[in-house]
Amino acid sequence: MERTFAIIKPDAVERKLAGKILARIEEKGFSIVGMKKIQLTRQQAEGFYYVHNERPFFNDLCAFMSRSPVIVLCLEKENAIADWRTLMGATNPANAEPGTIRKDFAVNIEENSSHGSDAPETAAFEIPYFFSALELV
Ligand code: 3AN
Repeated sequence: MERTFAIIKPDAVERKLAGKILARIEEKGFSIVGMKKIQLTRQQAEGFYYVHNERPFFNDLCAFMSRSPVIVLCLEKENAIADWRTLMGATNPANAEPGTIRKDFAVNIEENSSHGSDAPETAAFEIPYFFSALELV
């Protein structure tokens, strides 16, 4: 079993797409082992995305991620990290496969509805950034 970290981003929560995205997650066999709705501060968004702090889109990305609430998730299944990224689709929805979350719901490359850890080391940073061990059941 593997765990990954996921976010239903502000653009999706604002458009009331959380239920549809959660249904896809459960239909694909993920167990939701942690879930909460929070609103990130600007500083919390910057800490989460620190690996991107040299990128030209960093400021806009952190403003977007802190503008309204998100749903943060810890998901579990075999091959969870790769399978969640497959279900999300490519970062740019224009390049995402049909039937993926980003193809069906994303607004553009920045407001792309969902986040997922890209490697085990990333998941190991991202899950405890948002959840204590007691919150994962
Ligand atoms: P992914 O979320 O697919 O792993 P990353 O880690 O390259 O993609 O980028 C993190 C987030 O930064 C993306 N989910 C997206 O919101 C935003 N982003 C990535 N590339 C761009 C870009 N070229 N312009 C604007 N925002 C971007």
